[in-house]
Amino acid sequence: MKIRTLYFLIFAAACCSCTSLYRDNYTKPNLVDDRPTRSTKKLHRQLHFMSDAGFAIGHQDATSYGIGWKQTEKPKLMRSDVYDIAEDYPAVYGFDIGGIENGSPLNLDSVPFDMMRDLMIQAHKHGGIITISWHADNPVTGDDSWDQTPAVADILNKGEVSEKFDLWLDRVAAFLKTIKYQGKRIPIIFRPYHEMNGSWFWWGDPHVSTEDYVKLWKYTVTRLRDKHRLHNLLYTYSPNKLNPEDYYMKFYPGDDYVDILGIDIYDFNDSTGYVTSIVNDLALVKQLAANRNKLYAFTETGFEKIPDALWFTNRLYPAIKDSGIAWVLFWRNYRKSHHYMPYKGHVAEQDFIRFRDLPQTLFLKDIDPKKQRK
Ligand code: BMA
Repeated sequence: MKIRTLYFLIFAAACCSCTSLYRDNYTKPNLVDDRPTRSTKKLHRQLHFMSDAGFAIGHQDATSYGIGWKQTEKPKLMRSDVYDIAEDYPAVYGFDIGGIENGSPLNLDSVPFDMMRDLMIQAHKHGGIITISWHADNPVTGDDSWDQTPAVADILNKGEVSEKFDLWLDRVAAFLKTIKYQGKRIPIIFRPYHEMNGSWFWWGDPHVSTEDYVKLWKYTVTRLRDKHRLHNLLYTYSPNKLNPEDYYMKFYPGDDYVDILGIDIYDFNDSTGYVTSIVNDLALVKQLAANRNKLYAFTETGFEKIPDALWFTNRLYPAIKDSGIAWVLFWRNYRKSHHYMPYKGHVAEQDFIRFRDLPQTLFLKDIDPKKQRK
């Protein structure tokens, strides 16, 4: 029996609760929400057992568009560049709700929110896991997330901006409330205000003080969880790659406000440095997560255009193998000059098939105990 099969028997057993033997491996977490929905608890447990077996493969906007195609209406079948190559779908589906705060019908990358909701429901129905980031506009200037005009202090202290931001959070909540399957809210991994140790977003260093970042995070959680009674969210804290002067916990909102520790690291055509960062940063995140009984994940990555034909199996896999991450999310396939997954005919196509067949990569079928291939 393959070790993978063994793990999934353990996973299935734990899910069925038919034996207590393996459940010992799962210590009940203290979630941010002390009244999580049943499916949210289940998702947390699933992520835990997945991270024992390997890591789920995720893709941002996987089913919204790809190279040379764009989803326009509620589709019957999911389409995905990953599927076109691997004959299996990603296990994790990243979406971004930037734009929802303005009441816009489209997100910042032109995905209609109505369609996004359908795609989330469809992915969930097929066993996929949903994660949401939020590239929110700057509430002071109305410009995009990359407008670095300081805004957090104003959100917290300045009447007019505070009121506006409350409305924005209410719009986020209103949208999240509609993401339901069979009458129940779908569990969602929510990852706001990411890469805050970088300087490119208005919520990032040095445009925000540590104290204000933490206040903004707590305020957001409190509004979504307590005012809007959203009990289907797992909150993920996600700094960017740690430069020597960075401290992972600098902006950490606290164990009571974070469910999953994440990190975003990209390969900017420096695969050696990239691998070193992954190995070092993930080891640190692993330690910090273990001390707190928290899960951890590689919340964004990729090598734009993937010019290295063996990148997946040669660079990435050895670096994340046995790391204990629950998932790895590759960024979006927008166009030929900006994509992070291969597509049919791409130079990394064959390598991606080999990547799929490696023991620890979990695609959609692999996380379904009924269909599991490996
Ligand atoms: C960035 C780029 C942008 C995009 C943003 C939010 O990394 O892909 O083009 O608007 O993410 O998805």
